[in-house]
Amino acid sequence: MGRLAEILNHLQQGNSEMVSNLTRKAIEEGISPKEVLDRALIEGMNIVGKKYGDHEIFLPEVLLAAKAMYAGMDVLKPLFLKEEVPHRGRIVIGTVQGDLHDIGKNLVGIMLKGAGFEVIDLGNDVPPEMFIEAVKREKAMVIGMSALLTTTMPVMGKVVELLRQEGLQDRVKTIIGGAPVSKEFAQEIGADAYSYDSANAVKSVKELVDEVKERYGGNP
Ligand code: B1M
Repeated sequence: MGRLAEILNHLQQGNSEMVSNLTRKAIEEGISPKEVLDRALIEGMNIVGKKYGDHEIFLPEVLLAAKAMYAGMDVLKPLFLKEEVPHRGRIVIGTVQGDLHDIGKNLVGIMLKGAGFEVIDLGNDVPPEMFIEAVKREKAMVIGMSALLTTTMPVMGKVVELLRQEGLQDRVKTIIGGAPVSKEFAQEIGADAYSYDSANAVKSVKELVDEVKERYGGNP
């Protein structure tokens, strides 16, 4: 069995120690961090999600798989952050209120940091007001929101609405993501961007930051 397939299997079984050790081995063997992330860790969680949706496995197993995913991410994280890049701008990120899913949001945070952004991570279950307070306090240029539940998606709309009420919508751009979220939904609620995955999120955030800088020259 190939190394990536081994990681994929142990992740599904929720075996954190094995995932951690095998991820380390994969890197030592010259497999790129991105490949381990995409083809073993993310792919593993996709399979777990499908099995959970099909009632083949249950919540405790999903939780263990999530822990194993984090064990692998802990090994990869420093490798994504290694590059020394100039400070590109400050971004506030969080998973919206009512939602505890934070794996995807954390991945987006790691990638943004690796690309040279300063990331203020508000964690999960973040109320709309907290996003607004944070961008004002931190003078951030972008709010990045994640939601994994259809029931919590509307919170993203509330954040966009609050930004508008505060007259900040031109100075602070919004980007949303997460499995149930779509480009259409972003347009519907008036968010500035939607990203399917963390790599695209970095690309979109760069564009949004450039837009704000062009208008206001640096932090608002
Ligand atoms: Co939950 N869960 N879960 N869960 N869980 C889902 C989301 C679900 C689809 C599973 C299913 O039914 N098939 C389902 C939602 C159904 C729906 O609303 N349509 C579900 C449910 C129902 C629940 C509970 C309600 C279960 C219960 O209690 N009965 C409960 C809710 C708790 C709550 O939040 N209040 C719950 C709990 C949990 C765990 C705690 C066990 C665990 C979370 C652990 C954690 O995050 N620390 C968990 C997990 C792991 C999942 C699945 C299996 C995997 C999610 C994940 O981490 N994927 C998930 C199934 C699925 O998504 N198919 C499921 C890996 C991650 C890398 O992908 O987060 O999509 P993702 O992020 C991607 C992109 O979406 C994007 O980039 C990332 C990297 O490429 N992205 C962004 C994400 N955020 C972005 C932000 C951006 C840009 C891109 O810009 C800012």
